[in-house]
Amino acid sequence: SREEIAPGAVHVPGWLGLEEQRELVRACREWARAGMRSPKLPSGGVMSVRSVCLGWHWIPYRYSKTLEDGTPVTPFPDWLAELGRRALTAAFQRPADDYSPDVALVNFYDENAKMGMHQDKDERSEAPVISLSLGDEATFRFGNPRTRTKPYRDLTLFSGDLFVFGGPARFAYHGILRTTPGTAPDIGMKTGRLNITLRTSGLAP
Ligand code: MD5
Ligand code: FE
Repeated sequence: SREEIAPGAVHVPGWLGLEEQRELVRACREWARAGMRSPKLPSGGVMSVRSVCLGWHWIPYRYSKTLEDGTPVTPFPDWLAELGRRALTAAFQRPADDYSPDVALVNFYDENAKMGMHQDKDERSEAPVISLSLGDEATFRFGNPRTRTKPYRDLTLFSGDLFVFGGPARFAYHGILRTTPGTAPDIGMKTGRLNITLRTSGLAP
């Protein structure tokens, strides 16, 4: 099933099968070997999620090719771009051969992590953002492109769900209010939630 939450915002519950979820958890574990870090905000705050990036390293409010210590960022694999094209096709029900994401942000939420309402504006591209959820359920707040506040809609994102943000939804405010411990299916993670977003940086390699 697919539900258009707003123009350009499509939720596909249970898009990933359990075996695909297990493979993605295994991949995230590999990527995490490079180190998961909590992004630091210029204000001095520290985000409560822990993240690892592929393709480009994201620091609030910019992308770079190296980590803070100069280490090159993990490459973005071709199979993940192909998964992105399949996701876009499922959500928008049209071919997506021209979709070529070059950034993945992997966010890990422990039971206390959340993400405040924000827009994703650090990419120099209007290409859709793809979100894949793994592990514990999350309460996701999908807002509007104008204000951090109402109108918004709260939805539960389950393990295996696909969400695509394109067109007029691409720059909508959104956030994660909470996750619910102990709600993950058996996909090889003990606790917490992983969210993988695929993005197009719009930056020259
Ligand atoms: C998450 N991640 O579950 C969320 C879901 C992030 C982030 O927000 O920036 O890492 S991805 C939700 C998203 C992405 C792009 C646009 C919109 C939502 N949107 O227009 O609502 O870790
Ligand atoms: Fe975001």
